[in-house]
Amino acid sequence: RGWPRPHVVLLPSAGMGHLVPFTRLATTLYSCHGCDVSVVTALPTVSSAEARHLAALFAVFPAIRRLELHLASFDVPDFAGADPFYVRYEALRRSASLLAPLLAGASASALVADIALASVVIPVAKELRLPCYIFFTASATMFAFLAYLPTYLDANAGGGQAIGDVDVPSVCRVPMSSVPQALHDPDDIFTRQFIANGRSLASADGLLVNAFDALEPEAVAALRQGTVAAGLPPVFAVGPLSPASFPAGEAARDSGDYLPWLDAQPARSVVYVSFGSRKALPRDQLSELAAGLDASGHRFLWVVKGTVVDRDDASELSDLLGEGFLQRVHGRGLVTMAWVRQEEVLKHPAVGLFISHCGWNSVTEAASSGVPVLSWPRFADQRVNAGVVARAGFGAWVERWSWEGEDGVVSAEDIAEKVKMLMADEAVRKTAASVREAAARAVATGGTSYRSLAEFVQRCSS
Ligand code: BUP
Repeated sequence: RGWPRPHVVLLPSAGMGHLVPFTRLATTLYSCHGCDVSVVTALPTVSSAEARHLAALFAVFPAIRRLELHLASFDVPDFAGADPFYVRYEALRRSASLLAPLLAGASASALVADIALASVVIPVAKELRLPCYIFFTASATMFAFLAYLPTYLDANAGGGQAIGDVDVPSVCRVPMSSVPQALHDPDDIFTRQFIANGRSLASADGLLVNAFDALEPEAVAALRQGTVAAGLPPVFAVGPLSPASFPAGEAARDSGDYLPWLDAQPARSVVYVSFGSRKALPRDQLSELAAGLDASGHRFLWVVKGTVVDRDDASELSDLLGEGFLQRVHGRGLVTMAWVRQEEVLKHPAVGLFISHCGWNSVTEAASSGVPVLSWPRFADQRVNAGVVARAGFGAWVERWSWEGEDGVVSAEDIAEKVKMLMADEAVRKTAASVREAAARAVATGGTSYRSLAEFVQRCSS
């Protein structure tokens, strides 16, 4: 081509929710936009799923380079009991100085760092005169909230008052109940990181977000136009990043049993149930959900998680759900504790509904597959994402479930009734199909997200 390929170094943080979009960005930049790509991998990973996912990436794409970052050990007594993934963000943030030699030797054109590391990584890149882009792996709506929060706090909560309803200018109201719980505590480790990162955005060279104009038009426009924060650099909405051509968390533990089972089910007859890779449901809620799925009369594929970090998984399905339940639903319901290839499941014609915690990757995968979502968000940005699904009309959110699921328990009757209603809802199904079309158009050559990513690459080349 007559000019050198840009070399983009990607720096993810921790957890599958962050790693999956980073690896999708890596493979898209490499395969579709002519970039050389390196990925910084912080070792050891928090979960086995991350370790397997990275191994699969480098096995399938040997040209994508791995830059290993061995974390400085640091004392975490002040974070005892905190979410292990947030603790890892903190470890990475405290190890930012280790990045300098790694990056200095990489001959990179640009660094793309995870939002969780923004405020500590931007100064390191500046010192090296390396353009630094920040990648927000969740929704544009949540990104707009993050960008606006420092202004909101300066105006409203300077005296240490709690965060209330937040009207994100030109985007939407994020009610107090949808603000990530941790942010209500100014001393929480996540809060400190979140606000520092929000304040640092203007000093980045650009911002990438795994979102697309058609799904969140107001939020993408408000970010681009700087309505939510003054002085933001260029914003590139590049989503939904396409699934990499290797399974997320390629798995010794993934027997693939569920695929032939799905093949044998009628079109759109199966409810797929997953609450993501990070948090288990309380035991009593698991039993109600089991009874609710059973009572709905529909077929289902249910991924059950027993622990926060998969390395700790020791329980058996029969311990969690009871042998009687597994026998009763045999043939009609498939329950697994293994990692499943969710992208493939959602694209399978047998799947008609997704009961989801609304992690943003799950939402984008449902959108790309045209599968309606029964939102059951629980923590972090999930309620904001459930709001995106509800506003776009490709699913429903029974808001009180989020509270009942936390302190009390959502009843089997409630769950069964909502599942039956959504499985029969033609309008939601049609909207989901049109969201799928819009997602496909955004990432196809010439689409809004394709052009955004091409423009980012263009900047890296000059
Ligand atoms: Br569980 C599970 N298979 O069995 P989210 C998850 N995934 O492919 P999270 C599988 O992990 P955060 C499984 O497709 C998605 O790409 C799934 O990301 C995949 O939720 C990813 O949906 C999970 O964003 O992360 O893991 O709770 O809270 O950080 O968003």
